[in-house]
Order: sequence, then C-alpha cells, then structure tokens
Amino acid sequence: MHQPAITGTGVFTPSQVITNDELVAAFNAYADRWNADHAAAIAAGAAEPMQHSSAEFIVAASGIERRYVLDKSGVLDPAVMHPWLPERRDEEPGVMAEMGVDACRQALAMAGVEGAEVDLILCAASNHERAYPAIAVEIQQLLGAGGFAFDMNVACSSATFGIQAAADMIRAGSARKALVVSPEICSAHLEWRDRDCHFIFGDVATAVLIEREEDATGPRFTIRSTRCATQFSNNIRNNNGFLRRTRPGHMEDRRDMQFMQNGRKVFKEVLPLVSAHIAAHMEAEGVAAADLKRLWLHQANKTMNDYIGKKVLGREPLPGEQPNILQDYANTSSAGSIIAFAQHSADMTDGQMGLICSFGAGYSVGSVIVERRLG
Ligand code: CO8
Repeated sequence: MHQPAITGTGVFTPSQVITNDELVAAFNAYADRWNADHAAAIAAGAAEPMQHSSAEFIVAASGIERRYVLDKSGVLDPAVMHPWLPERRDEEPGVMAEMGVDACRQALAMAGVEGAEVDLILCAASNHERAYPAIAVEIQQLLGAGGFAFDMNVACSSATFGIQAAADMIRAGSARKALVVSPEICSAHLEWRDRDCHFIFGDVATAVLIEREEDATGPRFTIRSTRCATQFSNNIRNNNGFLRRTRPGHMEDRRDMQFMQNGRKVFKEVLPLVSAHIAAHMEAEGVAAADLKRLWLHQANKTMNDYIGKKVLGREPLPGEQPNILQDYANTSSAGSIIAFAQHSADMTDGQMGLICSFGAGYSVGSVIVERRLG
C-alpha cells in the first residue's frame, strides 16, 4: 500500500464578475417586464406578480457578495437571463476541458510534475458538457497524460468523492499520479429568473494533484483519511438529462430542468447530517477538535459554515481557522471547499492537520483529513 498526498492545487477563476447590485438590477428589470406582460392575468388573479429581489436579502441570507461567471452579458440582459457561451466546433476543446486544463496546469506547476507523468484524471463535477466522450479523457489528451480518465458526478461532493477515489487507487497501486479536476459552470444550470435562487451560484474550475507521498518533491498534504456518505433526498434536484426530449414541455424551458431546491429544508437537514459525519470521521481516526488547525468547508451559505465550524471545534472558530470564499465566488458546487483549501493552506506548518468537507445534493457528504508535511 502507498501513502497518497496532495502535492498541488489549481484554481481557474473567470475574468467576469457580477456584483449583487448588478444581479438584482437585472432581475428586477426582468420581473417588471414579466409583470407588465402578464398584467391582465395578474389583475384577474390568475397569476402572481413577480417580487423584486434585494442585495440586502442576499448578503443576509447567504453571505454572498459577488460571483465570477464565464459570461455576464446574457445573465444581466433581462431579455435573455442566461449566459451566452460560444459554441465550440467538434475539433475544438470543450469549455469544461479548457477551464479544467488551466486549473490542472497550475496544480502540476506547484508540484513540479509534467502532464505526461499523470496516469489518472477524474473530472468530478455537478454537470458535464456532454454525455460522451468523457471530459476527463479530453483533458487527458490536452495535458498529454497517460493511463486512464473518467467523469464522475456527485453534485457538490464531486471533488471530495473524487479525492477519495483517486487516493484509494494510489494506495492500491492502480494509479501513481492523479488529477481530480472540477470545472463547474453553474451559471448555465442556474435559473436566473427565480428570485429564491438567482444569487446562489458562480463559475470556476479547481484541480488537485495527488501522488504517492514518496514521489513528492516539496511541501504537501498527506491524505490521512477520507470518508464519503450519501442519503437520498429530493430537496436539491434537476430533471434534465438524456430523457429530456421524451417529456412534455421540454421545448418550453421547463423550470424543473434547471437547478431546483427547497433551500430551507436543505439548510435544516444537512446541518445535523454534516456535523454528525465529521464527528464520526474524526472519532474513527482518533482526531480531536484541538488537533484540527483548519476547516475548509463547502461554500454554500455563511450561516451554515458558522454553525458547522462551531459544532466541530466546540467553540467559535478563530479568524482564519475556517476560511470562507463564498463572499467572492458564491456557491461553486464541488469546487468551493477546494478553492478554500487552495487559497488558505500554504501558511500551515509541518504536522498541522485540517479537514476538507463538502456537502450538497444527493444528499452527499465527503470529508478528507489532511496533514501538512514540509520536509
Ligand atoms: N430577495 C428578497 N427576498 C427574497 C429573495 C430575494 N432574492 N429570495 C427569497 N426571498 C424571500 C422569500 O420569498 C421569503 O419570503 P417570505 O418569508 O415572505 O416567504 C423570505 O425571503 C425568506 O426566504 P427563504 O426562507 O427561502 O430564505 P432563507 O433564509 O432560507 O435563505 C437560502 C435562502 C440562502 C437558499 C438558504 O435557505 C440556504 O442557503 N439553504 C441551503 C442551501 C444549500 O446549501 N444548498 C445546496 C445547494 S448546492 C448543491 O447541492 C449542488 C447542486 C448541484 C449544483 C448545481 C449547479 C448549478
């Protein structure tokens, strides 16, 4: 058996930003237009008027202040309300592969590893640009990597489940150098015309390079242990898929074919699930709260993270102990905890431990206990 370690991380951040004020202005213009178009139905009581959104509500309910997106022009156009992404010819790299490769190259450079040395690529993300060929296989080709590659999807927990899968394969010897890449184009999947959720998501891609610890040439994080769990729930759901055209109304942009959630229920049900999951994982590994120097949590909601941080540590987290990035990136699904890890881990000293934890649709929860090694 070989000991796996994270030796590199990368984050591709799109160049375009949408602030809450910009988002709310576009949404409210759309709502006014919709109300004007449906004035007769509203007056007859046959339709409910759309309510305005508010930047104050968004910050208070979620902690989100802005989000990066691949295209803001379509999202902020009240006549469009979704991103425009240029269509790629079959011969061109796909959008997910391109942003994933950028993140992978950063992770490889950090570890001093060439693409050709990689023998496993997992594209672990909430949505995939196409059903086949796998995005991971395209990334493998673009990086000049060998071995094998495949796509996987566990929604918000895709990256941590991917880390477990890759770490287990490195332990067993079926792979030696693995990239877990999570390109998340949440903007294409979000219903920007629904005030309950229009502020939630952003776009990004992350990559994590995992190697045999004995191959590492620089600072790294030993993967001490991983734990994944799932429990079925309909509270975060999307009914788009390959059966789409067999269903009535699919041509009319059916609401349930975009992101759907019962946010309140998710909030209430996921908190105890995650807290118990982390506690059981720590107990099984003999890790006490005092041993953990950092928590890199899923980035969906600040209040949720505050609650989980306090529950896990048994006290209010100190500044920097539980870094949030959601104020800048919003929820980026599986990439969120990895952005927090990539951007808030370089200062850790030899022997310090931390825990990465994702949670979301499924429900799914994935936790990874890591230990900093400098020598
Ligand atoms: N502006 C003003 N008012 C609003 C707005 C708005 N934008 N939206 C809602 N309101 C109103 C509501 O109508 C409601 O009014 P009333 O009390 O009169 O009914 C009031 O504000 C309160 O609304 P909520 O109860 O909905 O507000 P909450 O305090 O619950 O906050 C949140 C809503 C932020 C959504 C919160 O519930 C939350 O964060 N829940 C957890 C969500 C979560 O973690 N989900 C995980 C999803 S991510 C995931 O699993 C990945 C899925 C796959 C990826 C998909 C990629 C796109």
